[in-house]
Amino acid sequence: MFRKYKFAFVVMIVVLLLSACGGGGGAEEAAEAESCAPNCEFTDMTFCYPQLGAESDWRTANTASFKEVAGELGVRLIFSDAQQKQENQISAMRACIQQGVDVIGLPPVVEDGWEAVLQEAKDAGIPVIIVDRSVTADPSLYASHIGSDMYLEGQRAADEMNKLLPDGGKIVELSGTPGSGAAVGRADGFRANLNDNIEIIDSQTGNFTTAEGKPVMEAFLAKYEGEIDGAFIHNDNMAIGAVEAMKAAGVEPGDIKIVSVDGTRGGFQLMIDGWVQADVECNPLLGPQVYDMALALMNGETIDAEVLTDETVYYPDEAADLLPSRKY
Ligand code: GZL
Repeated sequence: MFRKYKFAFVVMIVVLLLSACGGGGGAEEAAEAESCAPNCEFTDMTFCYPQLGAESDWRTANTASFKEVAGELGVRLIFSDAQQKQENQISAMRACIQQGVDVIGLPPVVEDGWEAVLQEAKDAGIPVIIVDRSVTADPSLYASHIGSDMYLEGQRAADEMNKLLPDGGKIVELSGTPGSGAAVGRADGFRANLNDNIEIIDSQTGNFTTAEGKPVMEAFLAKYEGEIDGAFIHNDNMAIGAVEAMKAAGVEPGDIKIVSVDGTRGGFQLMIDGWVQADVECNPLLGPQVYDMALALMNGETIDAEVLTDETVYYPDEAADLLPSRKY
């Protein structure tokens, strides 16, 4: 009898000793991070990034930015891929909260449905930085948002389409993920600036992917045979798919004026080949700025509630010269 209790007592001592050595995060990790303020360094940081997916070249570049910069700075990065499912992002955030990370960066797949998990992070004393797309949750639930002004991107795209079709015309739209801040902002901004003599005759989502953009354009070409003068496409990967469909249908470069978004290498190649007439920049390389913001939060500093990335529009006549230097 005594031997059984003796074993249990030994096990308990071992468990207590292991946990005292900070075996794997949790409250000790959080306490340790707070104790470094106001002199925390990147090597003190455990950063959670529940990435939304791997749907596009833009997303691949965004992931690379966070992984590469974390390695350079010595940040402990907890990365996951939600495969474009909000429930997976929320689960990953809850795991990070349980683990007691220092800061969470959230690239939200859609705008709505974040209130509960943001409140949980706030209650746990873990600040959240909204990265890239925006959320509709109350700003008091997160520390900051950094990303593109998607509405402005849409306005810029319309300004280009207005120049491409000065006498008006009929256009189609290949939109991004339904309910995402990127798709909503681009669509709204585009419609705000589009000239009245240009009619959007149809709009379908291609979910920001090449594979889904191709059949959408195939259907448009079949339904509106010869009627389409232009296309507003919410990202370069869908434009690549749309061009595959156009080639198969015998459409020539320039027959349909295309304005795309992102400014990836793939988009630049479409401009060089004459398929795309303007590419609105959307910068994915947000890692350095976000890690700086996260460190400031760890050190108790205040950061801007909204940080908008500075972007431009690219054109075919400069695409060949710029392509070699493009980072994504
Ligand atoms: C925009 C970003 C969008 C890109 C797409 O900031 O969220 O998602 O435009 C990506 O390429 O899939």
